[in-house]
Amino acid sequence: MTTARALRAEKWQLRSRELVFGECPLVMGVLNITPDSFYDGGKYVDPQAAVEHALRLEAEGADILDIGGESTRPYATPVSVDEELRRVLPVITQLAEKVQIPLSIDTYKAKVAAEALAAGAEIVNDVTAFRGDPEMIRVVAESGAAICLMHMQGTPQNMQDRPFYQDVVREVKAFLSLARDQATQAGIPLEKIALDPGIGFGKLLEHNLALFRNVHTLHELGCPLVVGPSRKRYIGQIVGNMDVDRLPGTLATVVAMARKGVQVLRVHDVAAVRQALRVFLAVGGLD
Ligand code: HH2
Repeated sequence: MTTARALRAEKWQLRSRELVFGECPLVMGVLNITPDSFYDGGKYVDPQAAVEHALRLEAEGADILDIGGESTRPYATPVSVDEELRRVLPVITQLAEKVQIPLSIDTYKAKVAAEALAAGAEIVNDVTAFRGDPEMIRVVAESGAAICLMHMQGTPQNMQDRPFYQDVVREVKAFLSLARDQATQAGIPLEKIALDPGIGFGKLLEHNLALFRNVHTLHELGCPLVVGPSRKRYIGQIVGNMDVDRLPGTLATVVAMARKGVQVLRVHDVAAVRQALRVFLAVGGLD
C-alpha cells in the first residue's frame, strides 16, 4: 500500500481555484434534487429546501457540493434535459452566490453540464465517463471545468442485471486509464481530472469489496481519486440486513478509504463523516 499511496495526486485544479489534499480526504456533500434518489429522493425537490440543505452541508464542513437532478440508482427512469435543468439550474444559480465551496454538477448530459457551468459550477461529475453524451468531452474541454470520470459497467437501466468481470480491479483501472487518456487527448489538462471506481455501478458485493480493498492501486493513474461509499447496498449485504441504518457502515468505509489515501469522499452525511475523519486522525489512524 505504501508504494501506491506515495504516488497519490496532491492537487485537483478546478476552474477558478485549486484543491490541495492533506492527509485526510476532502468531503463532497451530495445534494440530489430528484424525487427518486435511493437515499434522499424527494427531500429536496423544492428549490428552497435544496438551497437550505446545501448551506447546511457547507456549514457541516463539506469541501465540495455535488448537485444532481437525475437518479442513477439501478433501474432509475431517465429524465429529459429540460426536466433536469428545471431541477438543478435555479439551485445552482442561487448557490453560486451563497456558498464559498466549489459546486459540482452530477450529470452525463452535455447541455446540463454547459448550463450548470455557466451558472457557476466548477466540476462536472460524469458517471458515464463521456460515454453518455458525445458532446460532453468538448463542453468540459472548452469550459475549463474540472471533471470526475467514473467507471460503470452498463447503464443504470441494466447495470445490476448480470455484472461480470474476470478481474474487476484490473478492468476498472484499465477503463479509467483510457478515459483519462481520452480526456487529455481532447485538451483537458491532467491536473483537472479525477477518477472514480464507481461503487455499486454494475458491481456485485465481491466486486465492490475488491475495489475498496485495492483502491490504493488506482493512485498509479496519477489523478485524484473520488469514491462514493455513502449508504450503498454493499453495507446491507455485508451485515445481512438490507433495512439496517447504513450510516455506521458508511463511516467504517470512510476511515478505510482515508487510510488508503483516497482524496475525495462523496457522502450524504457530512457532519458524521467529518467527525469520523477528525477522530480517526486524532487517535492516530494514519500513523
Ligand atoms: N454515486 C451516485 C451518484 N453519483 N458520482 C460519483 N462520482 N461516484 C459515485 O459513487 C456516485 C456518483 C449514487 O448515489 P446518489 O446520488 O445518492 O443516488 P442517486 O443516483 O439515486 O441519486
